[in-house]
Amino acid sequence: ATKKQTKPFDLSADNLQQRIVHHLRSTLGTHENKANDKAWWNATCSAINELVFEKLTDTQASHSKQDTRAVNYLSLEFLMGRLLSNNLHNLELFGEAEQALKALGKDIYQVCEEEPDMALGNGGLGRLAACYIDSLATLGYPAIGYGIHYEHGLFRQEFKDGHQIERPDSWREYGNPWEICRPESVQEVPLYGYVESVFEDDGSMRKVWHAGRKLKGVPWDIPIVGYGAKLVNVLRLWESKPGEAFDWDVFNAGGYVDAQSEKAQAETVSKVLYPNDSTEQGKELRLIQQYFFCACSVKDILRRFKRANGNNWDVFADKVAIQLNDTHPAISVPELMRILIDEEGLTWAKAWDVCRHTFAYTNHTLLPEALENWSVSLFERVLPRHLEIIYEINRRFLETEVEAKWPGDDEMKRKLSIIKEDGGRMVRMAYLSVVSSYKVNGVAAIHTRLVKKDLFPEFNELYLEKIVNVTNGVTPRRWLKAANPELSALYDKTVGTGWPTQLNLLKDALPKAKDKKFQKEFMAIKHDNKLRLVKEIKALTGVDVSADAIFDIQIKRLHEYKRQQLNLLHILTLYRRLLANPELDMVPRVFIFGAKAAPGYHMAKQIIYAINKVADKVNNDPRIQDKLKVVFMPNYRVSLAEKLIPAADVSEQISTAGLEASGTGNMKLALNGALTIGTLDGANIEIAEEVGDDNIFIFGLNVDQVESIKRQGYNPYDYYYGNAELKAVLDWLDSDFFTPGHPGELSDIKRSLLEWGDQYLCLADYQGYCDAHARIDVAYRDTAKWAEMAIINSACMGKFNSDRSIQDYVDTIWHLKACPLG
Ligand code: 26W
Repeated sequence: ATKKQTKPFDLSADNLQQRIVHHLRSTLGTHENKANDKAWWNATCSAINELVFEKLTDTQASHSKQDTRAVNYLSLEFLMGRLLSNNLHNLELFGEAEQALKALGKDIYQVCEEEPDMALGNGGLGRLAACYIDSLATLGYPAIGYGIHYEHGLFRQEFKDGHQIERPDSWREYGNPWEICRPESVQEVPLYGYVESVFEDDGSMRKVWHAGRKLKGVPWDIPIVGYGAKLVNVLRLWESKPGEAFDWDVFNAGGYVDAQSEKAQAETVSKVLYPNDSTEQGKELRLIQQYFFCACSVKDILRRFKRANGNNWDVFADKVAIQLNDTHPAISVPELMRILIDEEGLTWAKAWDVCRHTFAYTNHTLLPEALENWSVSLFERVLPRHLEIIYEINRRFLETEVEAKWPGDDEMKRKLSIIKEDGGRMVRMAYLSVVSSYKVNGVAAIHTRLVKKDLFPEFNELYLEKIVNVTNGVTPRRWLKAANPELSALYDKTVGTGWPTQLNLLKDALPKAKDKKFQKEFMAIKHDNKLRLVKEIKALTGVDVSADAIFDIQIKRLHEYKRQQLNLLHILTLYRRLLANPELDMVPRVFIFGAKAAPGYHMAKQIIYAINKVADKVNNDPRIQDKLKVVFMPNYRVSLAEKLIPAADVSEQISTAGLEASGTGNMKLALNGALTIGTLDGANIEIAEEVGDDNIFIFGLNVDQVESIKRQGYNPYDYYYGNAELKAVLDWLDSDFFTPGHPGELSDIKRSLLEWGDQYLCLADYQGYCDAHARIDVAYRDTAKWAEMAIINSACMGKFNSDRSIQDYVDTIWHLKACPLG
């Protein structure tokens, strides 16, 4: 066979420049001397896409030719951020594009700033999915990401008088150059209706679901460029539209407006991302969203399978792996069962065997309020056939597997039932996922231990090898190479240019950790990054800060378990000390926050308000001589993280031990040379193992201590009355010092920490936390020592490359073969 001749593609800066101008004129209909920055951005994307789309086509052709096993990563969230700079880096064309734009009088960084973030996710889980599809493409594995084409991603956050307000995000208001619509692959999605039992002549019975409504799923493909451009995978996002049965009669009969409202209803399904990252509310629209997305994705997977393998279901599980990113896509299981049985005519046993060898499930949280339970009555109304199937899965599970393991134990059956019976009947999606999957994984060593011990202890006994660990990771392409070009250049020159894929190579810089010249270079880069952030802070908040202060950063969703309020208590402590003694000897500190609160999460919003109010006061208090500054950056998102992380000296990872499944910001910050102040929770534990106990500031209760203190009956008042400084700062919240004329506005925070029981043990960890900060203050003064520690942190992050995580998934769960172009 003749090797396919790929069209020669000129990658020079000159040629890129011509392509950009060409797209500016003929794609965008403008001209160099009147184009605005948005047009320049668009033209640059279009120029790049000529190459990207070609590689995409090649990849798809190559995969369908080789028909090898592929993974389908199902996730309701993909927090992609911006794509231009990432794609340029992964194509190894950033330098050329920079030069091309420069020749056209444009600064590439400014052009990249024009891109709206693709914020189709809430936080950790969605960003992890984005890092993982980057790594899958980089490692050359056949993979498709499936998600929802939300019209509005996570809300834009503004502050009004210190309060969070939510504004709609419109990432594709004026079109998006990266996405390709694929009308040829539209899917139909039934909803509601009833199930009929049809008896055949041969006495057999089959079920027919008569849907009450039909939606259409329209796929949009986003190309995912692997580093080194070995291949281009796709992220396929489904948009909802009215089904073909759209009522044209009503329309023609003059019911134009009614017909429009049916259309609008159908389109609400993919209209907006649910902004909760920890509390499930059981909303009907959310269930429909989940099913819509699962139905489209499963049908798409089946279509591709049948194209290559016909009805040879015996090989299905050899060709298809489906990863459930938390339980949000778990309805895929009964959906696949339904299609195999009702439409393809497989027996239950065969269909179940296929499912059980196809699905794997990742758990991302232990928080009880985040575990999805759907009310049986809602399920029955929206997905009547799926409920029947879930009942049957459950019946067989209890009567065969549970009965075999715990004969006659009805209490155990009640406990493990996929249907929770007491307090309103509910479908437990986590149990459904564990029972239906061949592997279940936690996302950090400690988290997996707790998943086994606390969340699914019986399942762990029943299925001995099913629960495994895959520690999370982050892509070094985005989080070091693209976000921190100066540090990247230093590593290039110190350890060679292989580190973006072989992150362990950073260790080769360790011998230089004590080298004065290297330390100076490393810290000069940090200082440059801080200077850039100083400008950004000024522009976004109006606050002046000095790059000579310690930049102490906590960036993550706002949640009580993540304990931004503990950070605040410490800030108040410092402020009080400074007011008592303005000459206090401390290294100036800037505390920087970035966090969105779920719109319905009252206490989280209170904490944002409190931080903003304290910031107002502290930043405008001349008595403390700029030793303390507090900055709350509005609208935290991926593109803002890319500016904050390279400028951080200190990384706050202070969750109550046992509650942060892993964390991934902790990895990104350490990789960029920040020192962690943190609890022994999630991946912090593994970070400490990598960098050594002397290079991290660990404090507070560990998981076992949290457990025992809770068992003994935790009393926050013991700490309140036992610690004068703590008492003083808590009482301060009751005054009107921070909210002049409005005493009590911050009292809820104090109440939650005392009267309401301090569920997350802030008071228990307060003193340890303050002491750890005091150690930071001492350590920072020894600039050589600090530089050494920062270098060690950065150079020891090799383990947290998401390529390693993906390789772990491949080895222990997916068993894929790399399949580079050819
Ligand atoms: C249904 C509401 C809802 C939405 C999202 C509940 C729970 C979630 C996610 C599971 C929350 C989440 O993002 N978890 C985070 O996942 C990261 C990636 O594994 C971890 O690093 C974080 O520790 C974990 O909080």
